[in-house]
Amino acid sequence: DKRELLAIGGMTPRMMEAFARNFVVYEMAAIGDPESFLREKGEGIEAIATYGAEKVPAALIDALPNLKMISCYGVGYDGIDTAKAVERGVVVTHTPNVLDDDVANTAILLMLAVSRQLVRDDRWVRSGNWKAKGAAPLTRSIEGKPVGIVGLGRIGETIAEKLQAFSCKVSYHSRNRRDVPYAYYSDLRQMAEEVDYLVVITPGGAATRHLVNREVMDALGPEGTLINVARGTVIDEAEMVAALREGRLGYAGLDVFEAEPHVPEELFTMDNVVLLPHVGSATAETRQAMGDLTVENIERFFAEGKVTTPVPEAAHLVKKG
Ligand code: NAP
Ligand code: 8YV
Repeated sequence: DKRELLAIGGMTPRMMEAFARNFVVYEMAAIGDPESFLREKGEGIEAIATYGAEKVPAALIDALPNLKMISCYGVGYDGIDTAKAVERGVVVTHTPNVLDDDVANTAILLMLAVSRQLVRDDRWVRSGNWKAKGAAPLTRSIEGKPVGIVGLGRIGETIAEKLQAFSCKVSYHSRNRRDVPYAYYSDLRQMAEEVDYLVVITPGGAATRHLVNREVMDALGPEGTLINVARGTVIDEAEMVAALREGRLGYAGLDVFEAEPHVPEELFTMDNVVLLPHVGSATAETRQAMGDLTVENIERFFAEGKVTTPVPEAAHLVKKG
């Protein structure tokens, strides 16, 4: 008899085929009445596969009495009530490392797109402005500029390494100082004052909520650029829109928002921002690697009692290797 798995959010066909080899798969999106579904089928479900941006709240974990593991298709797992899962002995896994390069590339893509006005200048050509008005206005270079990275973890460090190709002067802020050749700031506001670009790449969740507040954005200033490839919650979004509107903050490149897919409409009218629909890791190559790791964690858990990449809070519940 096959075990039962609940899939929440968009999975690739390759992942769904892999799940179907070993599991009866229920897709949350196809369930009309989740409450009666959980009453009828909840007892049989032993695994959840979830898209990182989806929620796995305590109430859902409580409705699945035989749940053994949650495999997150993404490195950020702020959507999962991990404390509840761990309290229940439910193992949680995620997909670190395999997406570092593409997410770092997205951060640099946004730095370049904002500074070189990629979107405005593309429109300049398409609208006929080039013929009608001549050369587009000059833009700004990122070459050699001071960049502050907020969260020098796996992805943050990859961004720092790639920025060496642009001769950028990298500094960082996190709770702990690391043995790296970049200047450390325990005070985020002070770092923001001294850099031209602030690149945000911490986890989401309560501990980082509105870490980038009005004071930090004012310190970054009218010539400063704020890049966010972390989670929308890390920046006080209403304050950011106000700071951009009032010219207290110069520019922004944003892949993530507080209430996705809702984006404050005022941003749509601003020429000093570039907006992406949470696509930091969304290349075919990286999503395949993430999907394979999501599947591998589930398969190994049930076949060997081991997983490849548990989240730190759940590492004590399972063998890793
Ligand atoms: P990681 O290796 O765990 O690094 C996280 C970094 O953030 C660490 O340097 C950590 O250092 C720092 N940090 C944590 N809490 C902090 C706090 N309260 N204040 C300041 N710094 C803090 O994680 P990662 O693999 O690089 O991924 C980072 C995040 O990127 C993910 O959790 C996810 O939310 C986001 N992400 C977004 C996309 C996208 O599509 N846009 C794709 C992938 C990941 P300390 O512990 O020393 O503070
Ligand atoms: C995914 C991400 O798009 O890994 C993450 O934390 O934000 C992205 O890689 C997201 O998790 C949905 O799976």
